[in-house]
Amino acid sequence: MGITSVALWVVLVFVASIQALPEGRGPRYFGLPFGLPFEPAGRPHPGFFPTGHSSPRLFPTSPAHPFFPGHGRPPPVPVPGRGPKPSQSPVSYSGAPIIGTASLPASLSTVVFPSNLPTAGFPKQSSGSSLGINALPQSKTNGNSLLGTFAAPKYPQFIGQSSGGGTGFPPGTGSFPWGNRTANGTNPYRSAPSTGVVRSYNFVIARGTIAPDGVERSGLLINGGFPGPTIEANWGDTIEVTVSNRITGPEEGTSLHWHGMLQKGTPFEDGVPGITQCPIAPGETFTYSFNADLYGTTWYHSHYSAQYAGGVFGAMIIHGPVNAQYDQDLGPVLLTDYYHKDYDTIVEEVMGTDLSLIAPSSVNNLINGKGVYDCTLVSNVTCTPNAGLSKFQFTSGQSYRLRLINAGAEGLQRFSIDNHVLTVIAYDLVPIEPYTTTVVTLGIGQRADVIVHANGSSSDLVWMRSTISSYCSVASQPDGLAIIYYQDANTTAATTNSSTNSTTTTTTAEPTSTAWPIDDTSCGNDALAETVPYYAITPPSTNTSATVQVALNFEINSTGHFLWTMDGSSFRVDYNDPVLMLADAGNDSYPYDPEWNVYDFGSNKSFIVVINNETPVAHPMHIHGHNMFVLNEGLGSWDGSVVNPTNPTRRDVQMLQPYGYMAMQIDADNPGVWPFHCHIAWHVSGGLYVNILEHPELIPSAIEIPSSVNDLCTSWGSFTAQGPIDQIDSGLRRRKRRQRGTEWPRKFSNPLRRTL
Ligand SMILES: [Cu+2]
Repeated sequence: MGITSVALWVVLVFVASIQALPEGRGPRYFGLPFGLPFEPAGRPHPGFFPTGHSSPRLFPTSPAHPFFPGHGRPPPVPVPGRGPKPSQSPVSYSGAPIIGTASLPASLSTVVFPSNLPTAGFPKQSSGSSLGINALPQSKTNGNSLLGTFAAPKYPQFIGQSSGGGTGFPPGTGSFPWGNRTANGTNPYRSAPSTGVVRSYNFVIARGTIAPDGVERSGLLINGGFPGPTIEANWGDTIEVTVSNRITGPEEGTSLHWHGMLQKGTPFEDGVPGITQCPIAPGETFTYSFNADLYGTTWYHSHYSAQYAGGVFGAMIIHGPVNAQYDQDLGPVLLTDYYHKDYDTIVEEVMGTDLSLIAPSSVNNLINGKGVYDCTLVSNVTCTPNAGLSKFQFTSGQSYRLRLINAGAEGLQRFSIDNHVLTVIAYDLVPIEPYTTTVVTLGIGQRADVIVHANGSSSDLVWMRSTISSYCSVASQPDGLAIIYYQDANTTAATTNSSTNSTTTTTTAEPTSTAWPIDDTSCGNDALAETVPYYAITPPSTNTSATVQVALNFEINSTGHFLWTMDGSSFRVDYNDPVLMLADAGNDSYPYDPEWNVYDFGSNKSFIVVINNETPVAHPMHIHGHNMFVLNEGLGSWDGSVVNPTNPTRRDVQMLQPYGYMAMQIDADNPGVWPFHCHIAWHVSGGLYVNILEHPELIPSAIEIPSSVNDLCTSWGSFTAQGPIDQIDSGLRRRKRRQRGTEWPRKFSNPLRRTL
């Protein structure tokens, strides 16, 4: 690699963030994703939102933003519709640190926690055009990805299923790869199968040109596609993914996290840089290998900075027992808020001292990586109207499984299909007692498996919609659309290229169906009482000493940076010194860096973490290495009661409501270091993150870190040592496995927070 690119990297990633923050409590955005979910009202968007723009809306206009009634916020200013934002000058702060909303001056409150008003109407095109048209070929919009096209694969109930039996319940049983395990008869955490089958994938991550919504840009692509390839396996298989980091111009590290996988015995495959591994350095290759230990719908994504918001993500389907019948599995439906700016540009703004930039607004909402954009809103870029929406096909009378995944950066999604009721059969990787709804709510990182019955007539065209919550998120164009064609619907017109058919004035390629009403007055998930795991588990008993309360708050520090804090401490990571590797060497005290936010739960068999959200912002909280029991959640504080105490909701992401709480319990069956963090990309690098250290006494003997993982730190160390960051890297150490207990004394730096 060239010196120039290294220098650029250093300037971008290390020097700017660290040297600007002399007090040592500043943001360090080479950590994990970070940001704020509320856009400053009136933040200028040069070239994006010219004043006076409006366009017909396919979606009902949301009521005026209620701005968290009942939470001590000022009363809302009625807003009759969605209009352009007024311009706003940069806002900075200097003075004594500000901690929490109570001490936040009103002049700053509206900047850092502004109301959210979408500014761009859905880009319905002018007459003679249609949203059913794909004006760009798939190769131009999404590269090698087939998602969103009629050529996208359908899925069997499991790999290797014999043909002829349809793709739903096979007529016979007893021949499943997972044996006779069932969704309601098998504890997946205790009795996962092992098939001995290895599913191998090769991923090459590199930059490439895409135009997912018609706006041409450089994206981070896996194997030349956006979104990345879908990983498919059977429950009990081993998944092996060889990842080659070929990101250049500039170079970046990377790492992939397999969201929701338990990684029992393999915490070093969890893909979190600075925690479970060093980043994969530019030019390097690393092979992940882990068990498909749960089944259902999940996704993988880069855990390096906010890199996944640049395109490094994809779906994962792990076939297993089913808890409801359906005819066909249509595979992943990825819901992603979308930004035209590069993720690192956004992170720089989020981490800067101009407080008017710390809550970036998404500019579009994509379904399976596709959308359309009103090209009159942009200039100096190549933009094609009607680039193409995702398309699905239904046959009347059939039932379909859709695997909904919120793989976005910030937006809370409300998914629906006009005129069709959805049956939710699983959340995250947990089958639930099926229940019906018209709108599925998914925070960042969450998934829902739904079944939809095609009860329309044979020529119907229907809108599939996903709408970013105006109440809980920041989106200037929140409306995502895709089209469902019934079997006799005219799909030919939909593929007409308008640019070569300019005389066409009418088309039938666009649905006229009406949206279900959306209740957008809460940032929570559907009620816990409604989301009952199909396989019942009663949480183990705990004692009060194994309960930890964590206050989630923010501060504007003395250098004027906005940071999220967990119990007063904003997380910072050291890519060169993964916490798990230290723990594996017998060092679980970390006395020299309390900002790693390590919570040592010792040898407790189970423990409870209560997060108290002292901010007016919702946070999707994600646990690694586990499904958490969600004992309760809501507004205010926890009264100790548990919803469905003999079988509480389990999942790996739960929405934490504004000024609310969530109480979650972990069955400590997985020695390792497990991140517990907000999944909003713009929040994590700013510190909304803790590490849960589980059974540290067992890690050195139970966890054998492969040499290939150690090698990552050697190559990352070489990469980072090539530039000026050498001077800050006093902690750069060789990655040889340390002898237990020989290098660091075992002591606790912050007994109040870190020990029980
Ligand atoms: Cu958050």
